[in-house]
Amino acid sequence: MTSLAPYKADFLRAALEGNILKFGSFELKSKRISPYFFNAGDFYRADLLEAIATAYARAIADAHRAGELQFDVVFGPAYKGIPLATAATIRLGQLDPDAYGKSTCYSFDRKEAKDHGEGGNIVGAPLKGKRVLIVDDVITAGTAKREAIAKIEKEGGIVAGIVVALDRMEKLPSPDGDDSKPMPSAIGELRKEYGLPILAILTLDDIIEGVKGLASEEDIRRTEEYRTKYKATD
Ligand code: OMP
Repeated sequence: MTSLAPYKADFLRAALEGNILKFGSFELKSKRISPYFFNAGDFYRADLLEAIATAYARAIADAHRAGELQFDVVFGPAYKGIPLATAATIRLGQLDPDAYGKSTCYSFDRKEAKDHGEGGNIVGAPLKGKRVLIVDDVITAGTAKREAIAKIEKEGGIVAGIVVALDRMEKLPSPDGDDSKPMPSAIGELRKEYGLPILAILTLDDIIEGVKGLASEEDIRRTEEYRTKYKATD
């Protein structure tokens, strides 16, 4: 396929085969109209779930081994992050039982606090005093990641890093709404503000390179145009 790491190329192939990565015309949370969309909610079939869990686990384990990431709890922000974080936790334990089997836990938040039974905002491992790795689907503007960081810190957790399936590499929206102005990326700003390691299994550059021969020339051309239009300054 390309010079992508084999596990990344496998993941991209699974995303295309499962129709998780689609080409067409899609309105984003930011209101930008994108010629491509990546819907991690569509990794619902057993083989696809295994493919995404494997890719997260490989990306996390590589950064861990390189000494770039230390964590105790894998946290999936509700809702789409929940199956991703739980599946990645299982896969980490399978990949390296000594490193992750007995020590790595998962956790996720409730959208609305529960006021009976065990109560609270968090399901799974308690976060207090723990190093917490956020596992989420896509990063565009970083808003959902900021919300997850605030929730974890409110519970007394220490955010250790963020891993996403896709970094769309887009510039942040300009405060005056003029999208033609140069702006930094969401990932760059989050790194600067929080000093966190932020990993992405795939970037938009990886997609454009990796889908050559697998997507139509027209879809690739429109995606390249979109990349040029919304390219961040960093
Ligand atoms: P933030 O970058 O944290 O604002 O989050 C971007 C969110 O947009 C993701 O969590 C998704 O809910 C959604 N999204 C996708 O799922 N796939 C895409 O390809 C693009 C978006 C998006 O709307 O930007």
